Amino acid sequence: MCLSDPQCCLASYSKGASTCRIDTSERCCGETETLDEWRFIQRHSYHNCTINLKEVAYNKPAEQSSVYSAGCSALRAVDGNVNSFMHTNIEQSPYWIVDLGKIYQIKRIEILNRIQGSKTTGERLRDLDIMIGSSHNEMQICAHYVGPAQLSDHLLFTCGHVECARYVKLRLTGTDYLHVAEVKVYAVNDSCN
Ligand SMILES: [Ca+2]
Repeated sequence: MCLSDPQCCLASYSKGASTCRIDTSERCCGETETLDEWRFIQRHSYHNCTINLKEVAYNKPAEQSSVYSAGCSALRAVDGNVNSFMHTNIEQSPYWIVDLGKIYQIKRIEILNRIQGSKTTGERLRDLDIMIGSSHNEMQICAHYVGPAQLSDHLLFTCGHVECARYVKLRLTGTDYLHVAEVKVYAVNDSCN
């Protein structure tokens, strides 16, 4: 059943729904969540799993369309501190972009919204394009977030089949401030061709 899939390190089975769910994601090598009514099954080859994600955006060079004030530079979104944030001016399609330094096989992009402020502050994160690409001029949309987000929201995005990239860009499609506390980019390795 579940574990006949060679890509599967973990599977879960819901007795109530008689449904088998195969986990082929990087979670195979990470911690697993125990979900109500789902029973996890672990296969013997678990330790042979070779997927090993690493976060590759930390302290990498970043730019943004404008800077609201000196303490809100683009680097604030990759400084590992959830209390600091990047912050643009209010403008049409404000953006933030990070240079990972080389092409990575990107498996997951995580965005942590600001954790303090008003409800309105949190909800400015909406209608957001998450883009990746090999250069500033070759960015493709990886995911679109409609939102609006709430303060402290932790958003996760995957890019499907398009995943080899050096740059990750966030861009609001509307007119507003863009500000986020952290952006984390999880990659498999640098073996993209
Ligand atoms: Ca930060």
